[in-house]
Amino acid sequence: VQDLVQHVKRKKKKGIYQEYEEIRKEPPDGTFDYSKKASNQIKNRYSDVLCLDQSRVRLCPLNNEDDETSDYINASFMDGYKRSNAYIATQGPLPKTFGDFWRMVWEQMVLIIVMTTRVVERGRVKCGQYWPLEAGRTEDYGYFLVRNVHIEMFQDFKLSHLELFNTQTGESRELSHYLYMSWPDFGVPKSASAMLDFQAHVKQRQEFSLRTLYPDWTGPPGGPPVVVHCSAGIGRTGTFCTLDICLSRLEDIGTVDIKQTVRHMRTQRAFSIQTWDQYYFCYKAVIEYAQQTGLLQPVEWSDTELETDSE
Ligand code: PTR
Ligand code: PTR
Repeated sequence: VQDLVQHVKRKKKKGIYQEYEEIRKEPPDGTFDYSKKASNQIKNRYSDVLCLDQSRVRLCPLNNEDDETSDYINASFMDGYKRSNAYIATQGPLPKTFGDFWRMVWEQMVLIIVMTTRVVERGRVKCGQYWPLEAGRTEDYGYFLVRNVHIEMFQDFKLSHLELFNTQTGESRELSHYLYMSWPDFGVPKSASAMLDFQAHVKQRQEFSLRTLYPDWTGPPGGPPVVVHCSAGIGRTGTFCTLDICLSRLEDIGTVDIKQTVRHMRTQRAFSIQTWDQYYFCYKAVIEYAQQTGLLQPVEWSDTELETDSE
């Protein structure tokens, strides 16, 4: 981490900005053929945010529909720290994809959904209301009934305990839905600590849910993927996952590599991390975390000190 601090101090904001620009200039590594199919285009929230064929999540085709189209959802598997498919990064569901979203959650045995956008921001719809908002309510979405069992309120986020009922098989499952409310519409959280607390909560919840709900789990260590989404599923989602990966590595071996983490992530979910301040935020948050946990001595850390041009 000390190296990371040196790296930031040496490069200053401008250098980090350039580092991000380099990453951003690299063309996506792969094709987007499925996202571009005429029948699938209507399932993309943004026509310019498509998912790479190689890492896309395939839905099990429905028998009453054409396979080519019924397996598509704008969602990508992403690796975590020492774990493949730790996350599914996806767009905020559209009313016409609510059923697909819940099918994916069911098929992938998802325990945790993390939502880092609000449904409406600055008067614009960023995501559909794809889960029942109030405790006690049940809504149906395609083949699934979703019931909001109860809601826990925290300062920056809201945790809804949901029950997902599969009308085809008659089985039901529990899962957790996290809504992070204080990520500003544009840019990044002001302080990293609220985000770090949130991250820790989600991580513990995944471990707890795996232990209690799937005690005989024999799948990949760490359990099923955590679904993470914002509006497009690249900016805030990429930031959240980058931090999560970097913190796990920091705890494990004491080092971090934000640049490589983002570059690798972009091979699975193209365009991950949308703005340079989201990228810079990852640096700041990792350093804040290292200080909080005593891995790093408190350092002189003023934003103004970093304003001056490097070189
Ligand atoms: N590409 C967008 C633009 O041209 O404005 C950039 C953008 C970034 C748009 C973020 C909206 C954003 O908001 P949010 O992250 O809240 O969805
Ligand atoms: N076409 C959209 C735009 O340029 O505004 C795409 C977009 C929207 C990209 C939101 C990123 C966005 O942010 P996030 O991934 O954080 O929801």
